[in-house]
Amino acid sequence: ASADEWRSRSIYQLVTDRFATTDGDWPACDTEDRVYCGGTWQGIINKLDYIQNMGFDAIWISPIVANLEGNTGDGESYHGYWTVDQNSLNYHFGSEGDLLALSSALHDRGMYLMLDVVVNHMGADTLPPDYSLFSPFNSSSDFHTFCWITDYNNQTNVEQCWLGDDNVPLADMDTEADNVIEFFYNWITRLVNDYGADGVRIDTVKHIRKTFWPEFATAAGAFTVGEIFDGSVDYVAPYTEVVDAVLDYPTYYQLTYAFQSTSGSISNLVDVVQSAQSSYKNGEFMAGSFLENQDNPRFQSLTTDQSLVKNAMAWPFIQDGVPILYYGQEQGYTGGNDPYNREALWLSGYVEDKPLVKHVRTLNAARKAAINASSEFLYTALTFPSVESSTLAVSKYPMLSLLTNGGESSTPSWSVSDTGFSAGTELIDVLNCTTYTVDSSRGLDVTGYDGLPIVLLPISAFNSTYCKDLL
Ligand code: ABC
Ligand code: CA
Repeated sequence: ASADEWRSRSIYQLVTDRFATTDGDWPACDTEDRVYCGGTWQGIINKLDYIQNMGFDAIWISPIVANLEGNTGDGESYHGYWTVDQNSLNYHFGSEGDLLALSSALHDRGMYLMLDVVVNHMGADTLPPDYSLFSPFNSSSDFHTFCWITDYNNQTNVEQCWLGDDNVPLADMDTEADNVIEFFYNWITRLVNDYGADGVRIDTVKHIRKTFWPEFATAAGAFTVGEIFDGSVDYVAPYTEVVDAVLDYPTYYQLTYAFQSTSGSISNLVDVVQSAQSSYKNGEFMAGSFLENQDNPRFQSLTTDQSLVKNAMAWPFIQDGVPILYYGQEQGYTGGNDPYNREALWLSGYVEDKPLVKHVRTLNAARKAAINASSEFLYTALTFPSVESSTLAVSKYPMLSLLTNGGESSTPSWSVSDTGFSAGTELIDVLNCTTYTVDSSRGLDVTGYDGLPIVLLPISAFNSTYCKDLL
């Protein structure tokens, strides 16, 4: 599917090994052990209702190709990022038939499949690597000469030296060599076609020269979203010229800082969003917006104030880009840094009658309702009609969201002088079904409670019966 076809989508990111098992059993899984726990592609098929019931219409799964076997000083390759054979699948996750079945099961439901792909490196468990274990690149000449990445301010060092550590050196592909370049351009075409992928999440994009990517993205023939793990808009923005979209790391950091405590800075969040809107190629429309992922501590390891959590979780669904929710956030998982943020989802029992599961379901429904109600929603950049030290109004017609980092014990209030709605419009807060009326000068004053966020839509787009059904 094209970038434009992804614009209206909502993505559920899962770690295949940790999401669901083939037989539906719930094996023990201690994240600290860093070993395979038993999740599979068939397991995902079994649990598509769970994902779809929350309103997601796309999933992003772990890398699918064959990985380093055995237990290293950094554990097993259960996450899928330590490729050894580009042309075989990771049998821990199932057979080729299972992956194809997952792809069709998604498409039967009108859902998209996003594959995670790694070009930058292959995974070894000795230094120097035993290159004969790699396929098809089995010679040191296919890789950059060994050096560790030591200086993130030196782009040549970032691109041509190696990630990883002594336990698992990540042998850095020589992405300047013709045979390597040609292989990967053909490989991505084949991978997308073979498995009916609708999009690809590209790993370690900042570790390969920018000029490698445009032809790779074209060869993929589907939506490409790149991982550029960096908090600076100036650093990330140029990559929006070489792939369709980026994971919005700059906003991720300011979103986290703004809501992880009651003293976080709302204005820094506003600043980063406005700067991304003006420097990313498509503004923020295509950027993948997230609050958690497999590389960073879960939000609830930073704060368990449920009002701060609900405000921060609302962000990806009310902003310009494509929302991405990392599995387990809806179950209130609290794991810290890798490996603790990769808990097995079955340990939650997949309970759907839980506050954050409902929160996600409502936020997805609100976003869809806004898309259906107005063709403007997906193409008009958000604005901030009110910014105060602990409150924020986000306008994206026909959605008006009121956020606060006041926390559970606060009574927030917002005064929006121009809502963008005409006088007398009846609005509904989709999160608790309270209604409000826009005043005669198109403004709105709202007093909330318990530090909770408010997400308003015209009642014509989200009626109160529907609202109550979702609660
Ligand atoms: C394993 C162990 C860990 C252990 C680590 C050394 O080895 O599990 O416990 O600490 C995979 C696995 C990991 C594994 C690694 C390495 O491989 O999932 O469990 O860690 O073996 C992608 C994927 C990620 C994946 C890989 C490797 C790449 O999302 O899951 O990891 O294929 C860098 C890369 C980024 C990469 C990330 C893990 O490392 O750029 O692509 N993610 C700075 C740098 C970033 C750097 C980041 C983290 O640190 O600039 O480039 O990411 O190391 C902000 C700044 C940022 C800064 C952050 C920390 O602060 O603006 O620039 O990021 O303010
Ligand atoms: Ca590299």
